[in-house]
Amino acid sequence: MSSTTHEAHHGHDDHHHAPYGITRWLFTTNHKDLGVLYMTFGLLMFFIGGAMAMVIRAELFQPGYNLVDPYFFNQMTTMHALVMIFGAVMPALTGLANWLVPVQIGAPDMALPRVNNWAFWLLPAGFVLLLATLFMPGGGPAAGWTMYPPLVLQLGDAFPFLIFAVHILGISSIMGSINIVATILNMRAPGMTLMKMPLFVWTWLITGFLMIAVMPVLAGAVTMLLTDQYFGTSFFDAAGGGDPVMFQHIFWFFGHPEVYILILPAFGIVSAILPTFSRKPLFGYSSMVYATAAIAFLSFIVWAHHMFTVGLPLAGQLFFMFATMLVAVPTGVKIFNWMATMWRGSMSFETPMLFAIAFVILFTVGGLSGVMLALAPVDLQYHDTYFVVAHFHYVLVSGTVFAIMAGVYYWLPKWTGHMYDERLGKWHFWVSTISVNVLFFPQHFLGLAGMPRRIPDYALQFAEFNMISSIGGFVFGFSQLLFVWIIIKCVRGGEKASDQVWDGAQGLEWTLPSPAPYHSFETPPVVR
Ligand code: HEM
Ligand SMILES: [Cu+2]
Repeated sequence: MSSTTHEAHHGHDDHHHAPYGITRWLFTTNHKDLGVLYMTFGLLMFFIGGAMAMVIRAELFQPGYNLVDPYFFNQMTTMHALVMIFGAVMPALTGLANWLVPVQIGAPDMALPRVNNWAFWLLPAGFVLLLATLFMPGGGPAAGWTMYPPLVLQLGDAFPFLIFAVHILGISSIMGSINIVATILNMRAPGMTLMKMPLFVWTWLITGFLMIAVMPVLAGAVTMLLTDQYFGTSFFDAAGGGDPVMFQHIFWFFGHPEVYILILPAFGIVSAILPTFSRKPLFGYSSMVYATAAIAFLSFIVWAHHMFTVGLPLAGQLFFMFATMLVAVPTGVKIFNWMATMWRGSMSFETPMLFAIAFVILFTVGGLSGVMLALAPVDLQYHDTYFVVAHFHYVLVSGTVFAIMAGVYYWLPKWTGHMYDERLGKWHFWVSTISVNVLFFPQHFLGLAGMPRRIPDYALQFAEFNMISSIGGFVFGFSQLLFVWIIIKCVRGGEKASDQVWDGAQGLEWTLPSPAPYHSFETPPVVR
């Protein structure tokens, strides 16, 4: 990455006082304030979605119906997923983008600040609606986050609210991503060519396009559900000439790219952290950019690997199997580049680095079980078992969530002006990493042995591994309270952070004071 010269902003941080009080947060158009709002909201939802996961793991602690009634159990699995995906991970990543993209490209703010405010405030509205469905006659959505008909059509009063909530969350994501794309394409400082942008900016540019492409597809799919239910259409109803499998095609044309929306920005975060703590530039920068683009392209042509069991024609199964396995190539490029970045670097192991290294290792575990699932003939056995649950949680929890945590530790001193408590950070890391493996690794075995997912009770032979998994889950859940405490402590005070914070850190954000001023780069820095 190129180095920079700038004089403009040092010492002017006191010129513009941030507005204060509740109106600051309600009406703000400031990218840093909105970044903070998004991330705080994501953290809150992480705990709400996490509490639902704990209900599930408590029920599964022992075989038998123990704690909640089966219908409520199904509501928990469904809502847990919706809350984690749309409430925790996407907003946390968007919050990081809000805070970092303008600063990393030397812009004063996002391109569309008022859109930014709206995009954020739609989220709480959408989630109030979504969570309210739990209290409606007939209960909340319980047909899985994939909302397959005809099962989802059996939902009670909550059904139109579920769909309205999905629309609101979708509109929010589309607005947010249009803003990020517009910012990156229009607001770069002089000299900041595309191929000089930090990788986090690149991954978000590509993610932005993915979101703009697929969120409307989801909106279309759920709108068709709505008209099937209330307006006499039969898109997905065989009795009227429709086809429920078509819903799955449309859903997964959204759903597969969606999982890349959750992982690509995580790649960007890790690509920022590994070079810093290895004190070496990122290995293979341009191949990282092309690999990201290749993964994004491939994500559009692999959707039916979720549907090997619906009775696809053989040629279809083969196409989707090979296309899916092709994704391993650019992903492999990335993993090797990360390893080459660390190779013979002078590494040090502060908390962000530990989370980033754990990301590389555990994401690879998730990737490898993904290749196994891509094999059409064996997927017939694994489909809808706990093997799948293990696979995607390795990717989403010890992958994306770990990357987000790495990013929070990495940039926290820049946000607050204080160093976080490194000793507590290490505790958080080790307890999380050990417990996340205790939680999800045994689920591979459960799946291979045939335990189905989305069930509140199971056969006796699955008892031990479920108990181990639940214990891991409770430890993981409670250890996240430590994370919150570390953040609060760091906001309140602590050792003063320098401007560069980490001695290997490169990039425009580290040229700003810590904490960064309310307005940064009013005069664009010059990038060489
Ligand atoms: C942080 C700790 C987490 C725990 C302990 C946890 C636990 C669980 C459990 C027990 C299930 C139910 C599996 C089943 O019965 O089929 C589940 C499902 C799921 N989880 Fe998580 N989860 C966690 C985090 C996440 C995150 C961060 C995401 C996404 C970003 C996520 C996405 C999902 C999805 C998509 C499902 C499938 C729901 C369905 O079958 O419709 N989880 N999780
Ligand atoms: Cu997929």
